[in-house]
Amino acid sequence: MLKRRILCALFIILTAAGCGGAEQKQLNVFAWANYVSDEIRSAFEKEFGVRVVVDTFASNEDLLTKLQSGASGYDIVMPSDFMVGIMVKQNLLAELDRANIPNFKNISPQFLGKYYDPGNLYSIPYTWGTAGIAYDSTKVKPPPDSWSVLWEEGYGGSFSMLDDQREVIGAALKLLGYSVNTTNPEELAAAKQVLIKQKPLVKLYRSEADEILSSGDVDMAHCWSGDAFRAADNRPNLRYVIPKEGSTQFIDTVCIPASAPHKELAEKFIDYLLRPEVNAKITNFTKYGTCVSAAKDYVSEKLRAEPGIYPSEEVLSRMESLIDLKDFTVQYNRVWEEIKAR
Ligand code: N2P
Repeated sequence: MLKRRILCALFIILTAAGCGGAEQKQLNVFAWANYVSDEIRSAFEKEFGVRVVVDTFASNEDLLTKLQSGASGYDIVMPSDFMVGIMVKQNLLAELDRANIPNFKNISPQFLGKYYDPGNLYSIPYTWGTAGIAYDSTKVKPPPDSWSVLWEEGYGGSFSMLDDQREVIGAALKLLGYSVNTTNPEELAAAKQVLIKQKPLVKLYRSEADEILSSGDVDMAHCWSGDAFRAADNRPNLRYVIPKEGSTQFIDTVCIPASAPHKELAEKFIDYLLRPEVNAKITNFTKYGTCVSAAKDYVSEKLRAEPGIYPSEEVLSRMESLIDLKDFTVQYNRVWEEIKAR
């Protein structure tokens, strides 16, 4: 009897180790909200016989804090351009093994060799886009063309700002005619003052603007381009404008943390994302620009023709990429904390 019980227990332990433990791998992804669709997730799961779990973050700083706090368990992370450089310096990212990423060749050269990772040793570009203002054209009239609409008393309580320090301070700096990368203390202080003045008008700070625009919680939002177009699918009166003073432009990337438990699987996932048909599905879902040239053929006509997603050279010439502000970053952190604490 006892022997049978022991045998039985042994059987359970062995099968559990065989099926649930060592064999069944799980890929842990930490991404911006609504960046990895269920379709992509489950197609990868099926093809590779693994489980993919996606958690989300709202800002680059949140992602940085998570990785700095030690082994996060994540295999895939998605920092924006300037944050890649910061993470590389802090040894938080693993070097990619290109041998496991043959589809690297599909990336358009214009998205490679950027200042934040010149050799693309640690990152591949995922999507690109801009920050601007989404608004309901039946409620916000006349159509805004300046950041100043987000300071108009009449819209108090009806709009949101991103929950992202570089973007929010960046919008205020642009309103004042300064660079989003200023390290001039007086310019930063001026931006702080206008953001303090704006705070009573802001309904909420929220990076998932697609969700609160779709639900009708707000009529206007400081948001990223793709999110505006995702929301417009549910709310056709929504429009997206890049203010005339200029704004930020970003490339979001895919990287592997230095502490990733499943690095090879993560490289397979990256390679999968770079297949043109898969990459086009990402663009069709997120509504951000693709960085894979051949994917464009599979991207919906409507998105390809949308100037809010693929802006003209003239509009792009008014954009700035965020850069690492090195030691001056603490000044931005302080301003952000003060604004949020009010
Ligand atoms: C996607 C958010 C895009 C992130 N929902 C902008 N860096």
